[in-house]
Amino acid sequence: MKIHEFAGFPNPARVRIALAEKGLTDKVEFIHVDVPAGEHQKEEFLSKNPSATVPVLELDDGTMISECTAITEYLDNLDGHPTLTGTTPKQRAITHMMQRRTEAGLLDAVAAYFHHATPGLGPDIEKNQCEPWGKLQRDRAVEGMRYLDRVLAEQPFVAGEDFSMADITNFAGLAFADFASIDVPADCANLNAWYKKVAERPSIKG
Ligand SMILES: N[C@@H](CCC(=O)N[C@@H](CS)C(=O)NCC(=O)O)C(=O)O
Repeated sequence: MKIHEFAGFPNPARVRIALAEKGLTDKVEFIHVDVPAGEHQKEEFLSKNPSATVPVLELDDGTMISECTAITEYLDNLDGHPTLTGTTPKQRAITHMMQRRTEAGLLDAVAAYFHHATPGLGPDIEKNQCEPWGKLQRDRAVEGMRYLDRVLAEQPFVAGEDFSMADITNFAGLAFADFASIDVPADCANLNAWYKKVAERPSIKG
């Protein structure tokens, strides 16, 4: 398997955490895509992922899988013992729902703020910025943090009792928020405590 990515970016980080959780990091060859230089917008990369985003998982038979959730589901099911995406129908549905709430309400909102209301990846990449919309996304991200703080008042992890793909998305969202200088409100004690706890996992700490 190969992962086309830019190491250190938030979405590639999600897949790296999933790989580490599953003990699969050594089974993957990482291929550097120079996103700040626009390599992801060139024909060669677009033939792998028309959405022009990293990461992309390339299987040995040449199949290309993009979207962190799809890649994580694939990796999680390879060994027949999913640990990140739920096992029962109910767990799978709740994990999917909470992952998507976290992705839309936090990670994607932070990304939209970064790409639209800050210099982002630079003028060659950020050609269609809309600053007022980007600034609204910053407020949305903070609302997302407040929602997740309420969730984590009731349960130890984003989708319930166990660490899951939804926690990976939440960690990437908060790390990206920190990078983009969006502070977690100080009164979000549950979310702040969750972040400290999850940052200690070997898959994240390294
Ligand atoms: N929903 C996608 C998001 C992927 C994404 O936005 N990746 C960023 C890097 S963190 C990217 O490739 N950005 C390129 C750009 O903004 O032009 C996923 O889950 O993989």
